[in-house]
Amino acid sequence: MPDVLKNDRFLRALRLEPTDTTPIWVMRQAGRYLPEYRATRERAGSFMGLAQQPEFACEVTLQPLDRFDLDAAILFSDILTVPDAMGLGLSFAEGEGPQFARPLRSKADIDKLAVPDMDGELRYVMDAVRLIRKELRGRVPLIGFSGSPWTLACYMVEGRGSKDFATLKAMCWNEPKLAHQLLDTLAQAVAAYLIAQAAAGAQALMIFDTWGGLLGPGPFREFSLRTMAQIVAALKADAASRELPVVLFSKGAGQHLAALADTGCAGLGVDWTIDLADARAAVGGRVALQGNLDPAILRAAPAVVRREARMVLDSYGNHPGHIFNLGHGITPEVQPEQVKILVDEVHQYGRTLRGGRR
Ligand code: 1CP
Repeated sequence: MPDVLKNDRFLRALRLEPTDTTPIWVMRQAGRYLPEYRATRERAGSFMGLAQQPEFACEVTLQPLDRFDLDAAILFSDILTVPDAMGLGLSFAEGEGPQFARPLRSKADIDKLAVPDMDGELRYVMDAVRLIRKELRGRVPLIGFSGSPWTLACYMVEGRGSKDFATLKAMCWNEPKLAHQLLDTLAQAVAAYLIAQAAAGAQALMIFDTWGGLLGPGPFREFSLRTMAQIVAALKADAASRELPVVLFSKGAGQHLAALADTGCAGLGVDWTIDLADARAAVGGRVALQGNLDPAILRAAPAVVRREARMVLDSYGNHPGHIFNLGHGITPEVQPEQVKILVDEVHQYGRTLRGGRR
């Protein structure tokens, strides 16, 4: 199914090639701020019902693209499907966030973990990727994704969300060998998961390291960065994923951008706590940057949204390799009209900034 990509701005930006305007997509672009998402979720019965039935996953993946002029689609799923497939029993209590029925409590629990079967427990994800690629008909590229080993381990050990994930941190200090065993198993699982998504048709791959920034500099390198570097190397060694650009997003880890770029990834997600000009200087223009509007700005008046979007675009300047995004996921109370205002402003101002060249 070699469909011709009609809009390749996102992939060009990841290759540091010039584009006519700045590409934009929005983290969590399919989600609760959209009434049509809430309606489909209602029909599916639950979040897992949505994620595990490819027709529903495909429907909600396409919903934001029908409303806004976005330059990429992202697979509708969740990072926690991998631990679920490893036997931890994931559920989403209404309004409460994710929970595991069987969190990791002992060495025996960690010894038992195995890389899940991509054609078995996780087949529904690959089926969704195949269906979405077909239904996209080359409109925009499809991003596949996974959580980082560190971020997955945070939830697997804690059993639920947390502000500091202190249970895993304690394991890193008290039983570092066991922590490494867990992270290494997860690195293998994440690499296999992303390779399978590539084989199913994903055109770019993103790793969400949402909680990497909770670590101090030494522990970040040891417990988060190390396994992401292993995964990028594994992706480059496999025929299915070799050509795909990889984007790493370590939230709150602006001081580690150069080290993250050293992994050989194509792009880095950047949160709003760092100026894009400084971020670009830190990586020496070697990789593309994706970000970094504070998601809270989408709750401001339209004129403020437009002004702040232009400030982000100006901070990157007229260089190739910027993908506009929020600095973290969009939140449920945002009005959908605000996203349209943002997307249109980014394309319009991005065109002016680049002098309309291609
Ligand atoms: O009630 C609902 O409908 C569920 C809300 C929801 C959604 C829309 C969850 C539960 N997950 C998702 C989808 C999702 N999650 C996507 C889909 C694609 C997209 O449109 O972007 C992606 C990429 C994720 C990734 C994800 N899940 C991350 C990493 C990125 C990030 O935002 O930091 C994390 C940390 C999760 C865990 C998770 N899943 C859901 C929630 C509410 C959470 C966060 C829990 C917490 O605060 O710790």
